[in-house]
Amino acid sequence: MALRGFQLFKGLSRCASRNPVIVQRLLPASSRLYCSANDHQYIKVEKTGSGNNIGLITLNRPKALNALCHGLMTEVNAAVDGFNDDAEVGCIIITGKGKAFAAGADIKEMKDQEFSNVVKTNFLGHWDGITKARKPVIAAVNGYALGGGCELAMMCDIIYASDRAKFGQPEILLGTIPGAGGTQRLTRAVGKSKAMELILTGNMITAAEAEKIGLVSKITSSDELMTATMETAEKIASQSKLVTAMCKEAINAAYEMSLTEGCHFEKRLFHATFATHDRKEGMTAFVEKRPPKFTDS
Ligand code: DAK
Repeated sequence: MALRGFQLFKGLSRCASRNPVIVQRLLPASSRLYCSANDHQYIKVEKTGSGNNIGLITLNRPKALNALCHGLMTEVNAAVDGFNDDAEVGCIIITGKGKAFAAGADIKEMKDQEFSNVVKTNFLGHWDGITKARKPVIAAVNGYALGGGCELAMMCDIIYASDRAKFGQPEILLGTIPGAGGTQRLTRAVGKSKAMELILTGNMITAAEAEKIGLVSKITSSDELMTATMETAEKIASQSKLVTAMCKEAINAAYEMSLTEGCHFEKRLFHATFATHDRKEGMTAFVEKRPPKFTDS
């Protein structure tokens, strides 16, 4: 068995350079990603935080303002999958290297595509990986978040921004419309009038305005962005991961359900926390005036 495992590992290592994403999926969660952070072509993937409990994904195509090409999004999906399966990780952060979070999908990759081909290949159909993360994801937006970059940030659960960040959905200026949820998520986040104004003009807004209209939950100076984001990520990661996932599921249900259905779903999940050790531990620790020790069970 051990020899077969070793041969499998050797085989995987040989083809890792040819297809790192498939290899990531085949390896057990414990050996994914972190030793191979440099295998990624378009992103950097690290575990950080006090207990290696934060998964950090840095979009790493600064010369192209982190334009979200096919390969980059494939790597992001694999990294999110890896962190989802990693029991140590309690929160994921996505940020961008350089002066952009991401300036959108790669226009150079899209320019010559034809209708028949985009339909046949379900072009960009793999963009929703982040929405499938069971763990909370924070976008730390350090600069431009435009088009698909703004949509990527909106797929995350919390958006923090530096005071240099700029948000916008400029697709109309390219003769197309948002395609990764911009018309839907922006409208839900900021209301119809602001979403219409932004999407129909293609105008960019500053971080301050994005905070004012409820797109962003915190602004910091660019020097402090990662510290503030890490602080929140640490706090989230220190809770019960089991109960955090239930919380996230309940909040996301608010987008999909009527108020009555949503409140019913929430109540059932609340009841379900009574089947966990962590709910018992949390309440017992409160009564005993000590910090809780969650075991994610
Ligand atoms: N794609 C490809 N390259 C890009 C890019 C992009 N989105 N944005 C910037 N770049 C490249 C530039 O071409 C330039 O490359 P070189 O010329 O040096 O080779 C380099 O990055 C630096 O850019 P600039 O020279 O333009 O830099 P500036 O500081 O002058 O301007 C800017 C910064 C952000 C204002 C400007 O670069 C800009 O307007 N960029 C385009 C922004 C944009 O239009 N984004 C929307 C793209 S459409 C879907 C999923 C996603 C999508 C659709 C469907 N499905 C799931 C179905 C998404 C669509 C989009 O995002």
